[in-house]
Amino acid sequence: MKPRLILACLMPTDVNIRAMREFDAIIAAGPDDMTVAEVTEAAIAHEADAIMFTNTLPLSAAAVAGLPPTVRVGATSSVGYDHIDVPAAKARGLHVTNTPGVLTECTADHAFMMMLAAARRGYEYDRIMRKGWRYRIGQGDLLGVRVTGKTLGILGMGRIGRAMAQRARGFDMKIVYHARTRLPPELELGATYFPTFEAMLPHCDFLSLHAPANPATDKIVNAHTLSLLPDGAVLVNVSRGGLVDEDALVEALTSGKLFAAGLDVFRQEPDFDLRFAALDNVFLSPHVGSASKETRNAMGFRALDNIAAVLAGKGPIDPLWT
Ligand code: 8YV
Repeated sequence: MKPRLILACLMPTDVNIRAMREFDAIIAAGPDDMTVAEVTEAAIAHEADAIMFTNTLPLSAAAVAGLPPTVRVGATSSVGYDHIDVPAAKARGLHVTNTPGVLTECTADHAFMMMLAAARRGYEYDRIMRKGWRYRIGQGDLLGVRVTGKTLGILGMGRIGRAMAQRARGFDMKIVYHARTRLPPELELGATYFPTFEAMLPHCDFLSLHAPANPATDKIVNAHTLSLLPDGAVLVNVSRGGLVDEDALVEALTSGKLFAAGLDVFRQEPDFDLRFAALDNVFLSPHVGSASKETRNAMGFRALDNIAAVLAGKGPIDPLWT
């Protein structure tokens, strides 16, 4: 008999096909990912062994408590796991896994695109063209800021932060970073470490956020820290909206303190703060940092690998805790 799975999020077809081949699976039918109530109900009715989901499912303590005892593993198809109450899952004896590694490159690609597009006014240029561009643009009009050779500050120097640095080195950028701990030289690769976020900020022409959302990073970008950036800096966020005080960010973008921002993530998703949509100097995307065909398949397959490993008694490949 195949193990029983609830696949609670809308995944690429190849992932669904594999889930159906290897599991007795109930798969989200859309139009949205399943809610906690739907997952709980399906897991009870199906006597599920495993659930697979992404960051659209808040696996709170109550949600963990509502799962039937048959469920032994919960696999999130994401690297971030701020949507999961880890102590509650741990106490319940649930194995929880994520998908680190497989989305590093595409997420860094996306961050780099956001940085270039924000600095070089990607949104405004695209809009001019779609409106039919039939007028002169003077040599002094619609100027962006140069990226090549500038200083990029990175908050969080894990896999994705380091992949961002690798791309930036190709643009002759100087890399400065802040993380909880300093990297060894073979990973630092010449980047300059700052033991505090505040001390790094005055050096950052560009600031890119690659840290997880947790109490220590909540609103780490706020009126005070934004004020420490050089005038005309550019902010990029493909990590989590929780890192940013959005009122302070709107103010910095409106006042000209920041030249621009590239934002993929928001405190509320999908109902993000529409003040950002009204600003020409923001390049926006709907939380799609990992959204390439290859990467979304790899994430889904990795989540299924984790579930299969746990159910086969081998232990998780990517446990959230050991
Ligand atoms: C999303 C991400 O999970 O991996 C993460 O932590 O934020 C992304 O990969 C994915 O886009 C689904 O929303």
